[in-house]
Amino acid sequence: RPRALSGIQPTAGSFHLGNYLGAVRQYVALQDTHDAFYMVVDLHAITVPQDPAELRANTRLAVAQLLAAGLDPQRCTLFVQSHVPEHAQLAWVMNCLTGFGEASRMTQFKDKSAKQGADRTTVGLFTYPILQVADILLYQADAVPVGEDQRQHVELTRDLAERFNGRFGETFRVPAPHIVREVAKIYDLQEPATKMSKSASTPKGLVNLLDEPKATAKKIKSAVTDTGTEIRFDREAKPGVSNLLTIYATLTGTSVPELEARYEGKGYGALKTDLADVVVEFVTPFRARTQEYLDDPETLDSILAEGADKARTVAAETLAQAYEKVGFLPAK
Ligand code: AQP
Repeated sequence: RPRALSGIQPTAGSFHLGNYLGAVRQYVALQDTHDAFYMVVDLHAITVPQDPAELRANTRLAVAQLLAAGLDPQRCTLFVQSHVPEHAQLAWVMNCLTGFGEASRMTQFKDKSAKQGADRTTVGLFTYPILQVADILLYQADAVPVGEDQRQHVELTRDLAERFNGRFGETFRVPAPHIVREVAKIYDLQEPATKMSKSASTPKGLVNLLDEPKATAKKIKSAVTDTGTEIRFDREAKPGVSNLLTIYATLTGTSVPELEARYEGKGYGALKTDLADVVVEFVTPFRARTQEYLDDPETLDSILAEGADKARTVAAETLAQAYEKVGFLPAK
């Protein structure tokens, strides 16, 4: 079976609809076709300041949400990044193979650091794509399920894998991004030209999966739509309506043309009211399942302990090979 690897940050509060549709849904699907490794990336989380107690709680919350979304520890390896020290150990080697200019071209870093200002931007945020390279290469991943915003980081991973292999001999599998075009970028409900994101979105434009369903329904009903009345998918001319159609189609398994036909002659109001129901139907059991996992920390911890064991077995083997190739003297 091919390997898949991905990670998600332990965000305060909850995952948003963009995380779920762009990434987590694909994690769930790939369990059936791939030897899949998924982790909560707490090392990445500390690239911006974190309260220690909150970070711990958010890490559990992220694991509970992944389970609630359908990850099954019998069919995938689910773990917390900091439980596998090999990530940081390989990242150093990868740091030393990356050009400063090359790292400076990462658009996510440019965007985030511009927002934070130079004094508040950490070196960790600058090198986080390189940690991500190590995350992926340690597992010899073939496929990396992510949203469009992460494509450049997977490209960097490919470049560094090839560079390492070229310099030291065949060591790493060169991975490919697994990006589902239709849902690769879910947009802010209020600013449909902007990616839905925990840091950039307007509060009304961001759908957090664990929010009160009533509040979520209200956000959907007050989503910005476009001038005109026709319900038609057109990313350029109708970004708001197109975003709603994408969300609707993906959550219900209906095709966009079917939805266009169903809503022909009806107004935006009808689409938004129905979509609000669809989203509420999705988030209500999702919240309940997440809470069930949170209420059972022993089960959660044993899933993570088993996951870390399985992950370390693979990661340690790859790290040993890489260290040997680089020329580090083996410890006796
Ligand atoms: N709007 C989105 N549409 C599709 N996919 C998305 N992802 C994030 N936003 C969208 C994908 O979700 C996965 C996990 O993301 P992360 O934990 O790395 O968080 P992030 O990318 O930092 O998420 P945000 O909300 O976009 O955070 P900020 O505001 O900090 O940038 C990834 O695969 C990502 O592509």
